[in-house]
Amino acid sequence: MKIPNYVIETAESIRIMEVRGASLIARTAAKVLKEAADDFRGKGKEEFIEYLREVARILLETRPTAVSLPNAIHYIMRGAERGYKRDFSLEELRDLVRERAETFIREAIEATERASSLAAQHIGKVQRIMTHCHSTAAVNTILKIAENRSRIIVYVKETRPRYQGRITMRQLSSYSNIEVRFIVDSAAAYYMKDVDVVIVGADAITPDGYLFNKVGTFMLAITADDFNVPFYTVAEHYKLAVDKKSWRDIVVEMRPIEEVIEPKELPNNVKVLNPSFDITPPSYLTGIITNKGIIEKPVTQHVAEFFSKFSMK
Ligand code: RUB
Repeated sequence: MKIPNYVIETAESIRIMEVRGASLIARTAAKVLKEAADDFRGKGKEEFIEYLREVARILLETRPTAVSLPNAIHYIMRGAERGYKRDFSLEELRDLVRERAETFIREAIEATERASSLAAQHIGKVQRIMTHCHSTAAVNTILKIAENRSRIIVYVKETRPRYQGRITMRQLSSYSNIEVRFIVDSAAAYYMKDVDVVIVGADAITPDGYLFNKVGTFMLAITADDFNVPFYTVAEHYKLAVDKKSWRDIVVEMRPIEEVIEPKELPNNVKVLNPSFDITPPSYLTGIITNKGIIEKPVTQHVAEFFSKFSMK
């Protein structure tokens, strides 16, 4: 069974974060699974399903925290496994994978767009926003809030150690009505008094209402709470960890120490801790805004009912 090189290469791009951000990772994985299905040159459906499982496994092993990645892969693979059990031909299975991957990509884009529209509508005409990292959903929401407004101000945190805040800063700076204030992470509390709302994305939202997002989100939520500033996460429904019970079932990815410091600069007895994400408890969330609706404060009271409406088919 020959796995195409681009599968390995894309998995590596995700691992080293050339491809990053939960929604893009999920769509990229779906696209690669589809291309791999198209390029399968082996014999028969038994070999095909084994090959797909292997491609899925390689993609799933890249980054462990964001659930949109497994939600994408499992959505496609559930269809393929069902078709295989029902004795579909190789060509029918290939079509099924193609169709499911295309559906996932289309729906994920539409879902992010819808979540952002809903968020902009719900948050309303705020003037000063703070955000963290680079999230498609958060940036889209900010752009929608800025639509038809002469001026809004956005505080963008640089987001050490990988500086994804620079992507957000550059993206927002191309809009003449958005004034970007680019700050180091530790300045967030100092500027919180000047902010009307905090908007971030999500890598995973668990059925007990916990938010997994870029490390620093939790500290930002605590700060916002202290200043009575509303704190929202915006996410498409593929970020819902529907097959988990609680936050305890999700692994926080630990990244290489080289992202933080040159190992040769380190004394022998120092250990570097570099979690990629952190976990914000529901009590700090003013709302979880998704394309399927809003989980309002108190999130702990509303989240279970919201999740009960979902199953990823
Ligand atoms: C990115 C990050 C983003 C979410 C949401 O982390 O935490 O806030 O993934 O992004 P990393 P989006 O840079 O480590 O991938 O809304 O684009 O899915």
